Amino acid sequence: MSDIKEIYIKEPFKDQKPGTSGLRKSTIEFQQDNYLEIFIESILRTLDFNQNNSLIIGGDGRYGNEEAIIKIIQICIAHKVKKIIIPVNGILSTPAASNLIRKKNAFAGIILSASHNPGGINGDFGVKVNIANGGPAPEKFTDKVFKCSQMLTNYKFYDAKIPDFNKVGFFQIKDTTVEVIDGVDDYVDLMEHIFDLDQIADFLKKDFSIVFDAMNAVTGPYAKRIFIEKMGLSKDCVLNGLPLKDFGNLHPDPNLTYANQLADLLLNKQSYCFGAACDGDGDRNMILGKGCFINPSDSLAILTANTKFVPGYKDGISGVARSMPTSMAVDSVAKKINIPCYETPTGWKFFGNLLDSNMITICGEESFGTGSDHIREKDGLWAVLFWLQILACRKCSVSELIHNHWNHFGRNYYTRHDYEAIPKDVATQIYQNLENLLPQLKNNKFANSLVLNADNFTYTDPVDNSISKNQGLRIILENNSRIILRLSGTGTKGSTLRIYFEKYSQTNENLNLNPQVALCELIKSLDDLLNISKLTKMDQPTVIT
Ligand code: G16
Repeated sequence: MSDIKEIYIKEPFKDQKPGTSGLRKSTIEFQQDNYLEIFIESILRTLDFNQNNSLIIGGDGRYGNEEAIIKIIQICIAHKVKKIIIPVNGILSTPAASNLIRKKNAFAGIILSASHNPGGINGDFGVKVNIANGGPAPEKFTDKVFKCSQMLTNYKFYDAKIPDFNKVGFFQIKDTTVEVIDGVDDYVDLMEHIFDLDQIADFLKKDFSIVFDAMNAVTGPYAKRIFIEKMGLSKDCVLNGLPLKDFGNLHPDPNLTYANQLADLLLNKQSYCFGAACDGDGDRNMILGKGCFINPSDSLAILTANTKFVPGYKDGISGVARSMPTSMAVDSVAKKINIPCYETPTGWKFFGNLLDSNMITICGEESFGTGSDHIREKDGLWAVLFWLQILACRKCSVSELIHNHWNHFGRNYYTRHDYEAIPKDVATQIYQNLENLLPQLKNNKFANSLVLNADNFTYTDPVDNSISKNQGLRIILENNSRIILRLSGTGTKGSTLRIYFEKYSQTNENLNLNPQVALCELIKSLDDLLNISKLTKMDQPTVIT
């Protein structure tokens, strides 16, 4: 009897539509019989792997990670995938996966993660597909996967045990070779090529204390290798460094609300000179200084303005890109150093074409993501090392660096208000109310300024001319202020409404206000217009960044 089995199901799953970053659902939904299998079968039917290249599989170690890897290997064997590369114990950060796809010339990667969403049986699970350039699959690919999943009623798999993958080695099953590698080595090697780790280590050892919070998620082993083994820092510089299936009940989203242990150490107790955290799969980062929080949009601007201090970028950068809701702080830097600056929709996949055609070197998003052409994903630890390299070269504090930056370029006051997991109909109503009001707002006064433009953002990719519509509602004011409203594409419960407020202040203005104060007029005017607090029945947003 054949050990390749075919399983039939009565009806396809109707909800397997990938969002901003792959298919993300509750763990319970993923555990329905055949749910993961049908989605993986759809991916394999869509991918073109009639070549000798490998497939990379790994995940952030959350509940269900190993079981999912075993199932994916079984399906791959049935599809005669020639070679699969997996990390020991299946633990691989998203940036490390992107690097491996590129380095090993793989035809794709399957990354198991729900990113910054909580894990565990009551948390979330996710599947992301990255293509041969190492980046998230573009919409035209995920649309095909979705279409396929809507019709699929069967899948095939290898119905026998898969050997353990808890140590480096190889195993061969039928036509498929599975290579188990150290998931940290190649990534650390890449970081050593970009940064001068010795210079950073010397600086840190001279009384510049740091703490890194891995939030019990995937970056623990990477951070320990870099900071403790390579740089020789003390063991306690890495907090929550062991990847746990439920992230020790932490919500691994590196912001001031969920990384509150770190925020307390830096902002209240002021126990360290520098603090940073990464999310579940290691692509997001938060940067803190003593008594000082760095807004991710400012972080992108700082990195862009200081590339000359990093060996990997010493020859200059070709351009920069930010997602539309990200503040325009980086635009001012690009203008001053005379490089192009592109505005893309939310989602890292939109940077792919720009990076592949060398139109940009650095890119970033307000959602705590920054990265460069070294891979095709945002990269949390890369951003941390970039900051440390700048500080090591400029020999200053985080607070001095950001204040000097504002004094030179002006400050884009910025805040994001998240209303998480609110009823879908409430979120849709607020969104539609604003959408309907946009034509009336244009060319009229709002928050004491003239509205220059009010629209729903449409993006035309400058490389392949593909058009992406409905990428967020925006109100653009004459006084260099903006309000953006969009619905999150990564939440799994109800709907999450994100509202972004921005106002530019020139170097001769007061640059030391609390952003909530600097932006209060915009915040209040929008609430008056849309009745957000009344409709959501919330006095304040769930998360304020
Ligand atoms: C994903 C994408 C990011 C994007 C974010 C937006 O992040 O990779 O490029 O900025 O979603 O999230 P939302 O739609 O909730 O605002 P991640 O870290 O979840 O992969």
